[in-house]
Amino acid sequence: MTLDETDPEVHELIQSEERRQRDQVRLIASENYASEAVREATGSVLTNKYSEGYPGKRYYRGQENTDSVENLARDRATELFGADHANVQPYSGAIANLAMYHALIDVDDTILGMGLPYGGHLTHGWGVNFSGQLYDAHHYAVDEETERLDFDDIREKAKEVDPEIVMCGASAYPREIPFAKFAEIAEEVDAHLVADIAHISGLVAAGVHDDPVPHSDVVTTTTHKTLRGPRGGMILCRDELASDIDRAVFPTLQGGPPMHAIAARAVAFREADRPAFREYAEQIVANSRTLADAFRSRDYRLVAGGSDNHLLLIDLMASRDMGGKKASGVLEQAGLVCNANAIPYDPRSPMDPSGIRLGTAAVTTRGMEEDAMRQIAAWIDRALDAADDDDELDSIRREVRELCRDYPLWTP
Ligand code: DSN
Repeated sequence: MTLDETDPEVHELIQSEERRQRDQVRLIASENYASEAVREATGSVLTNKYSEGYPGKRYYRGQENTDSVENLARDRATELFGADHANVQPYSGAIANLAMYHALIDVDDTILGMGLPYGGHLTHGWGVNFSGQLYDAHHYAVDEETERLDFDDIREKAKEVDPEIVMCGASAYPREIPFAKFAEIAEEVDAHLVADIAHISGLVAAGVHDDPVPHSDVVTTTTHKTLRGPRGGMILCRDELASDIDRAVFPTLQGGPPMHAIAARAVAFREADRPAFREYAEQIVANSRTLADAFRSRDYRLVAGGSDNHLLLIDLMASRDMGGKKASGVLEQAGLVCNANAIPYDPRSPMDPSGIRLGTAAVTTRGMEEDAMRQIAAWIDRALDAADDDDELDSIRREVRELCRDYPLWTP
């Protein structure tokens, strides 16, 4: 029986979510539209199989298909990223990072990562997260003037705290990350370099962003952001760390691997290995730059002055005297979905920060290009000007829906 027959309530919610994803402009930098092939694999019978262990070393019988699926995913991942070894089992990016820490260091060892308020991630040592509670976590910021990574400051901090891990990578940093510079610093303080490329892994896979793999001991990522696969995490590492990483994922942290999601990762890695994906990644960046130009020309202040990747951060307090919470609510009413985001050195609370974060990965998947970006910037500006005018916001929402009709959801 189909879902609409067995559970009309859940079926209707999924249909409603599909309409929402179709009719709105999705600007959340960590979201994308996975292909039908990826979703077919995600919903396959592989969800029924227990496969604790790794290919050729499982605890249960009946693994002739799952072993092949996981080997395909691992081989495609290592080829796509030029890595020695891939663990494709992590349930999420946070679990991938937890496994990475467990494999490389002991509890109470020192880590140095980008502070959450400056664009870093919870799992890079923030106090409310396991990474800030289990380890002696220290942070670097961005330069207060340029809002860019300041390698003199990072080097100084690294020498001061003498970390076992230098963590680089970000969730809200709009500029390219020069991984070789981090590698120099990690080497100077005899630390592991770990790059968390969750946001930019699609750009890295396509070769349009600096490649962390040659410089890092371990690279962690999610698979569902710019990489456009199913939800989940992955760890790439040097050969000599492979068995420690694998042991940390299973049996230390996880049980049975999500074989349906691993199959979907294999599908996504193949999709990302095609010339069309490189064009897609180039267009993500072109769209982000066009969006940045359109906002600059309307006198919005952009954190770090613009964008080199898939995202931009707008300082809305400086630009329109409006907090990010209100702005993201107004924009949602107009069919433009994004998130409120702290800006570096934000004087406001994380629940109502000074900025919003916009990303171009999902809209680019729909086929939107520069003209659509200029239109989106114009709508955002109009909506913020009309923050308390429900009629105007409804009118923008209708225009947004019209534009979305021209860009059907992606079919491979
Ligand atoms: N929640 C993701 C993001 O939006 O950046 C990171 O975990």
